[in-house]
Amino acid sequence: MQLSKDFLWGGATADFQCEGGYDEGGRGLSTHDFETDGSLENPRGITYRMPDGITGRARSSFFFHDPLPEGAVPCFVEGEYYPALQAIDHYHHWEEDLELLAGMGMNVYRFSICWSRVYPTGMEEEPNEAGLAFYEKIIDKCIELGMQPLVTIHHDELPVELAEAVDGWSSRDTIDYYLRYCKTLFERFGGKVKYWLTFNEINAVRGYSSCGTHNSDNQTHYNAVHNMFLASAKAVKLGHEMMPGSQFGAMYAFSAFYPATCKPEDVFAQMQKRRQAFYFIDTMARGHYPAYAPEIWREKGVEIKWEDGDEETLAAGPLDFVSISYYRSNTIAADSAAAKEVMGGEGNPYLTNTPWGWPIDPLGLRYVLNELADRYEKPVFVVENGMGAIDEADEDGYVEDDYRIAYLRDHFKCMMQAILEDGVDCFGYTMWGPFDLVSLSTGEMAKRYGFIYVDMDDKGNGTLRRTTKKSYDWMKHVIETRGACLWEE
Ligand code: BGP
Repeated sequence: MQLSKDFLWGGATADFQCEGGYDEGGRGLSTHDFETDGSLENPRGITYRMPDGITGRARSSFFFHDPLPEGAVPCFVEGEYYPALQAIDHYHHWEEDLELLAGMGMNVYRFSICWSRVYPTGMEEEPNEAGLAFYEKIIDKCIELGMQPLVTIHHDELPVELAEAVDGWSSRDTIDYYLRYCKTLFERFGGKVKYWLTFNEINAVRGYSSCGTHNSDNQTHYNAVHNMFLASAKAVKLGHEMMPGSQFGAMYAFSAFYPATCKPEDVFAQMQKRRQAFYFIDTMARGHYPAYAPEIWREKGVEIKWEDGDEETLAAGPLDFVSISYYRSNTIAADSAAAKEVMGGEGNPYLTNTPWGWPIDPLGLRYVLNELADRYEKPVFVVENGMGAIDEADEDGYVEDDYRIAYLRDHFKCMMQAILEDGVDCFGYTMWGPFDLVSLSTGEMAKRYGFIYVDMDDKGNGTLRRTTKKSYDWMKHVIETRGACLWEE
């Protein structure tokens, strides 16, 4: 069992989780900048100020999206720690970080461009040259090191001034600003970047940090997503026109979903739950909403604000490939109380969980790859997968992360079986967080994914020294042998 020479092996990151340098190079503020650090007990929040000067915090972790109160403006509150401002200082360590990735033999690197580095308020007529120059250095270095750059245009954030001016993606104006930003990127990087992702985890974004909307109710949310669908389709069309040969995907959080039992009601509930994720991929990959969409709108009390030409816009920019993050599986029962219980991660007696309660399910990856390949008949790219764990580094910064090796080994084998036995056209894999970075859902550093250890704690203390873990050499061997070594272990 061995993957082809063309298979793309790499790592994936997002700007606000690693860059820092929030006030350097003319960067404007971004919606994630106002998120505090958190923990499992105290999910991270977005801080805000009311007109009377009173400050507050709205929960904004991955699973909770509290709306900002009426009249609230995001702000920094004294005494809080904001991980995105410094993150792991990739802004100054980018060269060393890229060299370490290439040292494993990686041939692709996925990263996101921070919109407010390129357009500080999101609404300028002209881009910020220092921001473009920063990403040009990264792209050029990737190419020099033999790594294809894979660019996420919108990784769950937008410039704060744009969010405040028009309420983010709830406004159609944001489509035009996004397209101006895309056009700038295509003009500048078109000859160098082939693979683009228009949006990250579009089926999971909601609320202020990721959509720039003060509200997170269904009506606001589904219309914001409609605007993002239109923006993505327009970007794909523009990208194809400006960069012949370019390939576009968008990314979905795509866990496997199982019925809790073989009771027909549970199986039916699983199908309905599944459609809540397919809703996004169906629309973007096929270029039109699926037949069941009106039932979702009805059930959620949503009225989509259609305008003339929207259908044609969606049809003109379907995706070239489907890309996913895969971390876990979930089980679902018809009875909603039971469903909640099993969604917590305790629900599947056949699986064990990560320290953050995410069920570990390698076969689920093979299952979803088959599901996607069958449904869309388009190439698939696994652009995030990995295990958040607590690493204990010795004084040399070395970590014996056998648990991570086991997690990745099992997932790689299932991915290889999907490709080599099931015939799935999966052309790449980028492991999430190849160097440790700030967690999206909790804001912690303690939740580490990397092959490379970064000496920093939850409050930003540490030397920022980068050291390789045991999994680094292991991964290098996997890439060298194109996965063949996995079957000898
Ligand atoms: C995905 C995001 C990433 C990343 C990852 C891991 O949802 O696209 O940005 O952070 O999940 O999640 P976490 O950091 O919460 O462990």
